[in-house]
Amino acid sequence: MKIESITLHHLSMPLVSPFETSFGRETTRQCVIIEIHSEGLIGWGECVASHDPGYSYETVGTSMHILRDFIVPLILGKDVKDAPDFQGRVSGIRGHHLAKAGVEMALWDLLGKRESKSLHELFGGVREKVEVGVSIGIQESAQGLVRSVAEYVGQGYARVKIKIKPGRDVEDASAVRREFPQLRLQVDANSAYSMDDASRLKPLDDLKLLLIEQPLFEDDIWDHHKFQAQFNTPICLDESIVSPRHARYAIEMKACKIINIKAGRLGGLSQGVMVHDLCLQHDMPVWCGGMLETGIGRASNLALASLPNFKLPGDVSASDRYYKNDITNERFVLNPDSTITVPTGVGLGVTINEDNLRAYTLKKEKFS
Ligand code: OSB
Ligand code: MG
Repeated sequence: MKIESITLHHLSMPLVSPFETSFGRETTRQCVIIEIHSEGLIGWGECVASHDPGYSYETVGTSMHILRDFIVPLILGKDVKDAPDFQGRVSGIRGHHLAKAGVEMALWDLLGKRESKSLHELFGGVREKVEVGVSIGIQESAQGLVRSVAEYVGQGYARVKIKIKPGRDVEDASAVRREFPQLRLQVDANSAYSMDDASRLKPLDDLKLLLIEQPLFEDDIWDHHKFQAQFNTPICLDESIVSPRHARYAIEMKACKIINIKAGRLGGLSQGVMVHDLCLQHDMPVWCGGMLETGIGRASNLALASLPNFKLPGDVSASDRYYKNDITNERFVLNPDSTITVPTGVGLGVTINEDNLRAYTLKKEKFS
């Protein structure tokens, strides 16, 4: 596919409600939308870097820089065959997976449109709809959290994840469990703890949680092994797994029992499929994480989550949980059985709402 032009759209979108994690609070979500023109077709991708380097060292600022100054020159005017070809071209760029993944997504959209296939078909997905849950940020109080959980359960979400941080962990999770004894519940610490906190967190083990996500530092897979050894609840790694190699380290070290797959963090959808396949071989279930995506990234998450080893509900909620107006014309809705239907249209299966895209764009850079 001859890459004729690339446009970077730096977006800022208001969230329907603030999202607070152990690393900060967002009321608007920023990202970079990537538009690639090739042979009469347009491919769209989403780079999930946000404004602050809280979840990842990458930000909208670093990804604009890496995209503009390094990735774009490597592919503009070139004939890029597919995802492996793209990964080969950018292999000299260390890290910056969120930036690379945004471009790879646009290439998959183009590939699907060219072959008249959905991403779900290209990946070999095995289900038409995927089980989903909702990720709830830290609220002003445990009571406020219980109210928020009740609201989402009322909307039909059968699995809830709550964010925890020091001072807002055992008590918050216990309050939710007390009110919802049967709810499929899990917690996410976003690296807020160290091994010194393990004994204090031990009461989490009595709350019948599906998993404890990323309690410790991102670059410390070995301490997660020690943490997992002290807990019956499965540990799930998110931030630590930045490549298929890291997934292998975690499996070999018994650092976790479950892996959260995010194509952005791994450097591309192709890498997400690789981690999926590796985990399948090792009987380790995976689930699809989320980064508060627009309809573009959400469509790609649904296609990925249709693969067979996605055994737990994903953080892929309905569009209205995030945005009043989205940049895709399609909005994703929650089915009564706590699933979302996988798009079947060609490529990502979504179309762009140009008015909304323009309204949310802070800055646009075109290369041709
Ligand atoms: O750790 O899973 C995370 C959002 C932004 C950054 C990191 C995380 C999250 C979420 C939200 O938990 C998941 C979603 O998109 O609903
Ligand atoms: Mg997480």
